[in-house]
Amino acid sequence: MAILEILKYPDSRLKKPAKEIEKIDDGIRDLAADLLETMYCAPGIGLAATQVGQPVRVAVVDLFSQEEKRKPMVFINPEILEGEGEELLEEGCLSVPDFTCEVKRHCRITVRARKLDGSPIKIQAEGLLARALQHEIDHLNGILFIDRISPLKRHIYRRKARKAREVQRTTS
Ligand code: GNR
Ligand code: NI
Repeated sequence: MAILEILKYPDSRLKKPAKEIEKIDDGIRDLAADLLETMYCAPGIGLAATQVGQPVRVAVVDLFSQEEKRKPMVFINPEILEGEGEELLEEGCLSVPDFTCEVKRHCRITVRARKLDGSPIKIQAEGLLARALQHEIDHLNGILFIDRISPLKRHIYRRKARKAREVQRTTS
């Protein structure tokens, strides 16, 4: 197991759609374990392989970060089959540091995926789980939450991130 480096905006690898997983081998099982460890360490409630520079369709989610209450979930090739309703909720992303914004997404979704043992699952999700799954599936498609906010808010973030990089460059 290892804690992996999380790519940050504007890394171009975050924009690349990830490949479907055909065979769940040791490499995928190791990656899933590393994603969970990296997510708990960050800490975050979800993490997609895209964020650690592995362009394959696996994401992990756990809404409970407390060690005793953890409920790790691994999703291989997750797809949204159906989405219902819309709600605005504040989001953040480990790949978009120091910025949060309200994002409009479905309130309830049906997701199909495979578990790490290869068995198919279909789940109905709502609330924070629905939110996290939509966010992670977006990562697998090369989409960040800042792609789903108003152009003005995105502009504000981009300018702020550019300035932060400038400061880093001149102080390091
Ligand atoms: O830790 C995270 N919190 C979060 C809060 C609201 C909506 C989405 C998220 S996912 C984020 C971790 C992350 O960046 N996953 O890709
Ligand atoms: Ni994210």
